[in-house]
Amino acid sequence: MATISPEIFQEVLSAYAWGEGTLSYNSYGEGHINNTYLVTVNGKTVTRYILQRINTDIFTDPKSLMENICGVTSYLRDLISKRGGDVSRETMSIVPTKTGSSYYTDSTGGAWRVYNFVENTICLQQCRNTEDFYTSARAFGQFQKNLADYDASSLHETIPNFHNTPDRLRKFKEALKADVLHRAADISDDIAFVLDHEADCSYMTDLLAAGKLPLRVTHNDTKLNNILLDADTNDALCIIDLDTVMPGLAANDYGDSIRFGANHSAEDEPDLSKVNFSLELFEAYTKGFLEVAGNALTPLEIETLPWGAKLMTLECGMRFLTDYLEGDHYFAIHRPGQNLDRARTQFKLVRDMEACWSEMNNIVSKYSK
Ligand code: ADP
Ligand code: GN1
Ligand code: MG
Repeated sequence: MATISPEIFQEVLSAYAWGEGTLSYNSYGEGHINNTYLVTVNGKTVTRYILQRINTDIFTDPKSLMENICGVTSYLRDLISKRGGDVSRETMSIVPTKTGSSYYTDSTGGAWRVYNFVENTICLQQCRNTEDFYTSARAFGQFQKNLADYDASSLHETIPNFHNTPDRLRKFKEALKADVLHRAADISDDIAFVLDHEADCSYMTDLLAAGKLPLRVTHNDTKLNNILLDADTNDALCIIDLDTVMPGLAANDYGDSIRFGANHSAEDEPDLSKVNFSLELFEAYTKGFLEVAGNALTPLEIETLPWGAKLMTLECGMRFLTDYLEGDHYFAIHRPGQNLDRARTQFKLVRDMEACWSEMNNIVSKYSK
């Protein structure tokens, strides 16, 4: 995406009614996709907002995207309010522009939105302990349950084929064939790892196509850093990053959380000896997710949860490697080789999962009763 000039910032800031006070803004968070800023309004009190430029290279239809987000957040707000919850902290709220729109298009075509900043929260990049991960599992399970009766047909598909693993493999092969930056020669082991897993890629999509697994309204990006915890109680408070809420497989939401959180290393850790799949964290997440969402899932959905974990990890690794081959256009990088490191952590985790596959299945069946 184009860089953002100070003039564009001023234009965007003046599209919103921030209230009295001095405005400042800073880059914020560790997302890979959107440009996120924290806006502070220093008046009689200090009020903070999240300002985001939506990545329109990836989300090409911001109008539909924002329709999804407004629909889902207002549905959740009603639900939370009926349950007597705190609507200002337990779901995100879009702040409209001065003209009442859910987003603002700047003069260069950039699409921007503002959320209330949910104060006094923690956003974790890695689990501090098993309790955090268990808590996040319950929250993502609850999120899925909360949206169980949401009209899936009203949702736009913001990124087509988002978790279609065979399609991700096809795109990887295309990038490999093109090899525009001549990077393939140095990563033959990584390429071989992906190609050796070709047969696995269609396991879940075949079950879906055969009508054996249902489509549900899912989040599709259930990383630990897409959840805010209450800083005082450590309770899960608010699920964020709703850009990819779309119909999907329950096991993919479960699996994407496992991919990111069931280990004690960063997603881009270059030293693979530090990257180890943790069965203890896997068990904590499985327990929390099934306690909350288990009775809403079919026996086959539960049985295939380990496949969700393995395929989301493999798929994400393929996506990082595809982006590395294509020149790092999709996932923001902060150093050369970062997408390759990210791909390698995912492949190491897949290997680890394969080595403890029967334990993973036993844990899932232990908590499915
Ligand atoms: P991306 O799609 O790039 O991952 P996110 O929507 O996840 O963008 O936002 C990036 C980060 O900004 C989050 O990981 C979180 O730390 C922070 N964040 C986003 N929305 C809010 C919010 N409403 N209140 C507090 N922090 C937020
Ligand atoms: C991106 O937006 P963010 O950073 O939460 C990506 C996910 C990947 C993840 C890998 C829209 O998530 O699919 O799993 O990076 N989001 C999109 O960290 O592609
Ligand atoms: Mg995010």
